[in-house]
Amino acid sequence: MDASKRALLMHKLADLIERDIHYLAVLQTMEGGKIFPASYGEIIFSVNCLRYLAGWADKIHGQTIPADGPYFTYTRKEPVGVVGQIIPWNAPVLMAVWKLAPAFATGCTVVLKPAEDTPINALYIAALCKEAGFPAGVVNVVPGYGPTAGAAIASHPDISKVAFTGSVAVGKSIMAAAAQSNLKKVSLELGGKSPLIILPDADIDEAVQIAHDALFINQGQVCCSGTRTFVHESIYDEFVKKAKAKAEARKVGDPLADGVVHGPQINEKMMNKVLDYIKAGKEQGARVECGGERIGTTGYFIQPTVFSNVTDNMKIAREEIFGPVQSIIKFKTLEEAIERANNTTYGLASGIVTKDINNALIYANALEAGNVWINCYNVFSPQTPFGGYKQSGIGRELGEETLHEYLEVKTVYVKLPSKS
Ligand code: TXE
Repeated sequence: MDASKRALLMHKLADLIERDIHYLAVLQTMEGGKIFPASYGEIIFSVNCLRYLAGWADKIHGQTIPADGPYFTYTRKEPVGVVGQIIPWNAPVLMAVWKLAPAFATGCTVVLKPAEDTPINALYIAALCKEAGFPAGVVNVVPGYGPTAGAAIASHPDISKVAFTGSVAVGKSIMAAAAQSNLKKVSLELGGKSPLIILPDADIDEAVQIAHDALFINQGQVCCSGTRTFVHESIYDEFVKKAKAKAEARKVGDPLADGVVHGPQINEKMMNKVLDYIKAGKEQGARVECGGERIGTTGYFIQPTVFSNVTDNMKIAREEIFGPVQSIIKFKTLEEAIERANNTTYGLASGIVTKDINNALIYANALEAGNVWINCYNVFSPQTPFGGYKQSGIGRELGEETLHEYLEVKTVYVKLPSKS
């Protein structure tokens, strides 16, 4: 198919998602517990991502290269072929679109496995692909469990690339399966333990709000959540007091209900995992400022929780909790904060709140992370790449960068009678 025709199909799919946005948003909220406005906003963003990547479809060029010798030499960018995509449950529509759109733009075909907790959104998007007129066989959504359907994708000899978002442990197993089967290309977007540094010159109310949103959005079930809030010692006590008040004020409940900002955790297993981390925090000497318990016995709701007196070696400061648990850590100097912020196996995201541009940029340069937010957090746009350093992943999604993950480069030499 002509690349321009693929772009038209992508725009058509974007139009259909937009047409059904209300339905999809309700579906996503009912399936995964994300509050309705967040579901809605995420689907608008998904549409924007599709349109952005549709724009790339007919702008993927090779080069002519002045190679040594009597040759006319050029490169072609070719689709890698069949792509396997394994996605998580924390943003079912967005994750599907982040993976599908670059595959479509580059001319790949897809076998996509949604997470077992949230297969319905991906199936609905598959139906919209059909309605948009995608040729049969281009989009294949195969719901199933990780160790069976997911592992089959990772080890399949006819799949040329696998793109995965999920846990580090599974990411490693996918990479191993890819290596042992056919050395398929691998891109991984894994977890994080992202630091957010609050310098003493920050507007404290603004900083508390940024740190609160950085952590509690989607009940803490976001890979780039600001899970280590480093606060300068001179403003620490005031910050903790305000952070506690903010967490206590969160309205928890039915994610479809008006005014609710905080829904349930995805499932019982994840809820128990988060509660175990809270228990570990208490046992290791962190102070519970608020929350710390399950809410009721129906659904998987956890109280928004704030820990103070958290130290770097505690489990809650080292491991990804993936829940509504803010850990507030004290620091003295920016240099020390940078060193401690980088002292993690992860490197997905990071942030700083300060009025000092020099300190902000020193921090931005020094952080071993794929994303740095200055005086903001969790900002995304279709045009900018997203992904991790260290064990937070391999490769990038969105932006022009995502295309490279789905392309092979072929170099062609044509012998000429003479150099010129
Ligand atoms: O992830 P899994 P889970 C992190 C977060 C969370 C933890 C566990 O810390 O607490 O992971 O969550 C598929 N071969 N993140 O258990 O198992 C699975 O079916 C192939 C971070 O939900 O990694 C699903 O589709 N695939 C994160 C996807 O992998 C396998 C988002 C993710 O599931 C598989 C989610 C296997 N052997 C969790 N086993 C992020 N980076 O945003 C499972 N899967």
